[in-house]
Amino acid sequence: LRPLPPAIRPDGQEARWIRRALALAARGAGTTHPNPAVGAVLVRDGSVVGEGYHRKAGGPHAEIVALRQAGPMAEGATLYVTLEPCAHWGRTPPCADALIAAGVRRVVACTVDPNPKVLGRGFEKLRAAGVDVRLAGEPWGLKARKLNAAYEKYITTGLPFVTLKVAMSLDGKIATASGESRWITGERARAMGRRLRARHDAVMVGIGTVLADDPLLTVRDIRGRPAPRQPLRVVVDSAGRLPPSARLARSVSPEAPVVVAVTDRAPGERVTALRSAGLQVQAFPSDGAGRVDLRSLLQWLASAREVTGVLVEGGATLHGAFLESGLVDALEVFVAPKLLGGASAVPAIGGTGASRIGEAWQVARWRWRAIPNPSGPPDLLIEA
Ligand code: AOF
Ligand code: ZN
Repeated sequence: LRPLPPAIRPDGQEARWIRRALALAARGAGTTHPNPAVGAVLVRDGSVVGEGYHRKAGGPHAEIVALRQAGPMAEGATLYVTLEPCAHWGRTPPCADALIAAGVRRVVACTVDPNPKVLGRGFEKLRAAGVDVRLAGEPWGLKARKLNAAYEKYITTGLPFVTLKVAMSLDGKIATASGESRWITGERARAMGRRLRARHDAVMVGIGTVLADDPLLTVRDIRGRPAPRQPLRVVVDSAGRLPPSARLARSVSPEAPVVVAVTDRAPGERVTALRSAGLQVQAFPSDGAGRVDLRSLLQWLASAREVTGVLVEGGATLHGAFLESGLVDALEVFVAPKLLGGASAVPAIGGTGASRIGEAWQVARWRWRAIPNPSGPPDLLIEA
């Protein structure tokens, strides 16, 4: 690893500009995939001369937006940026070169870019050109990394960041024995669940959930504004059982695509029927139990579709398979103040589960908050 620039201890004014860069970066969260969300602020003689954020892959990087806004005022300025400026040609030219050419004198960055094509080379290039390069230090580094957890997993491992989303009763059930699940949590919690979708590149469900609930899995209006972009919808459907009459299948469009993940043993006539309904059917090796091998599916989503983050929305079987294959990175669990009971009610996580307590999936850290529900006590959101 290349040596990292020394960290500064930002004073109150500098901390404000770093916070501003982070707030700008957050505006791009959810629309930049497979790129990271990045914000940048250019400051000269104590005032902001340019700022911006990365909106979309293929579009200008945050630094370039800020440089364009600043024009000649960038000369001698300090750049506050949430990620190391890039040093390589991707879809766009290197930011480090543009910053040097504009005469930027000092760069304060929150984090190193974990992309193996960058990984300190941006800092190195800037320093070699005489720019004073610094890290912002903590807590800014952690805040910036948190914003791009999915990008970091994707760019360093070639697998998307996997979040399991569960909406369950207090006793851990996601449906009654008869299969009813509407609704366990309140309206506010469900709206938060839909916003979670908007922040992911892909949402995934198992075929059991499609057959039971006939979900659409699209992002609808968020706070009155139309959704900017639809996540890729993925159905894990080993044997190709998805009915072409399902709402998911009928709602396929170029803006709202659906991928059906089958095993290479799925019956040919089912695959053909799904393809003629406009769905993309992709075959994967099967695991020991004849189901889609989830690691292969994730690798394909990352490499073929540039998916950096997947929200897995059920059901119990798919959640169980993810947990057992060790592919879960995070949990978003909505808990309703209700008991469903019943040995045959559907549990949040199916599969075989741990046979010993020592084999439990141990949560390292969690956060919880109350989601108000006008008709009773609040739901809880537990994030781990
Ligand atoms: C930056 N500023 O705002 C972003 C960066 O294909 P390209 O040219 O868009 O490059 C994508 C790579 O650039 C991405 O993988 C990451 O390493 C970096 N993203 N870098 O200096 C930005 N979004
Ligand atoms: Zn760049």
